[in-house]
Amino acid sequence: MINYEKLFSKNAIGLKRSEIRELLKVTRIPGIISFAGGLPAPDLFPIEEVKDVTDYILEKEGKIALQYGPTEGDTRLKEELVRHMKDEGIETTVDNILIVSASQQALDLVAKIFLNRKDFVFVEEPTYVGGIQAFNSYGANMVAVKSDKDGILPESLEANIKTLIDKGFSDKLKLIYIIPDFQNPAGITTSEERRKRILDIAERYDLIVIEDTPYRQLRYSGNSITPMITLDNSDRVISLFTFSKIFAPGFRLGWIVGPKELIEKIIMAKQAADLCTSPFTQSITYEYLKRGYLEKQINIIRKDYMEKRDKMLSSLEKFMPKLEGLSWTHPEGGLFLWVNLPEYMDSRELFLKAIDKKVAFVIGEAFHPQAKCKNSFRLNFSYATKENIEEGIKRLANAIKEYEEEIKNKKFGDSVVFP
Ligand code: PMP
Ligand code: G9A
Repeated sequence: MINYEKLFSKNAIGLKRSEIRELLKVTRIPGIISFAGGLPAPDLFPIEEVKDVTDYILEKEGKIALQYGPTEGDTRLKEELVRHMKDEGIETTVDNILIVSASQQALDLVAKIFLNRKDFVFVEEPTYVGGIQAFNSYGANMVAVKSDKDGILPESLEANIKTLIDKGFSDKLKLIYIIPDFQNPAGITTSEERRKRILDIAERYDLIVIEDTPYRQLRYSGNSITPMITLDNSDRVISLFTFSKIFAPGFRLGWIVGPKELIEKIIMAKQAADLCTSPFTQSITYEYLKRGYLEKQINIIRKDYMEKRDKMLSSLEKFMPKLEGLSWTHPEGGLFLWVNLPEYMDSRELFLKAIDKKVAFVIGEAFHPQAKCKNSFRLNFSYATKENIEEGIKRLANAIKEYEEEIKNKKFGDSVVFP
């Protein structure tokens, strides 16, 4: 028998399976209502338009679309994106954009070009599980920085940086990873003031900021906030975008906007990874954008997800027990909200009870590099139907009530500490 472990690289030994990807299996149990994976509503996929555009592309340029393509990406698609970015308040050029196989690849490539083993990445608390996975796969040290409803606390970020510098790690401090708009998992948005202060810290301590913003175009209320890449004036922000949530994740298509020199380095890393992103899906997406379908699609999604967000918030209000310490966020956009449980509860235990009642969510630990956030969990509101959102929250509220009862009985039964 070969001992593979002995042969694995240090990076491979550190690899862990994603909690979310594992949970997606649970959500296939018949009858389950899933608030787990961050999946778009499948009923809204623009299947007819994609059929139409695909036929057209195959007819018109099949011999190019099915061939290998440049690593940089399809220039026509990038020109469309330059226009699209302008609407988001980002002035950029084709040379500042790299097409990638969706933002998970972007995270991997960015990690690859910046991180040596044990380098430090500052992340929000909580943060995106796939970001943790990407940084972890290069052996990074992640520091979860305290965050509130306006994003990470700049004073806490700076205090962490200073501590590490005092300990002699100044040349190992590399990245600040922020999901500024309707964050995954907590649904919060980083305020403009915080964005500026984070950029100021990045500049003073010479760090790169990764602005990962897959949900930016999905705002349902409140006012748009200037992207960090626009606020930056020292060429240190790389912004990650994706078609996954505004079009279709099955296309595995996204783009990076950043300083030319960094884009050039990421291109080299991408050549080793996959040569190029599928020219076929790029051609289809280019034509889809050119025909103005994307704007239409975003409007359809926005309306549906806004209604679903409202349904989830009103159902939480209606069905959740009134417990001290039980609260949830009120996102202005995106796909998720975050529930805090009383401190004596553990969302992993609640998860098992919820699954019994046929409702699923993702436990808070998945979103913390050191698996903290035990008394919290994430709810997705884009995937389930509106009827199922109400029913699912009812089931979840019942699971919490039963869990609370059980803890109370334990307290009085065998003197378990209870606040
Ligand atoms: N970043 C964040 C913050 C995400 O929420 C996601 C998807 N859930 C991704 C990156 C990866 O998405 P994709 O690879 O489909 O673009
Ligand atoms: O891993 C996936 O399938 C994408 C979902 C991401 C998330 O749930 O945050």
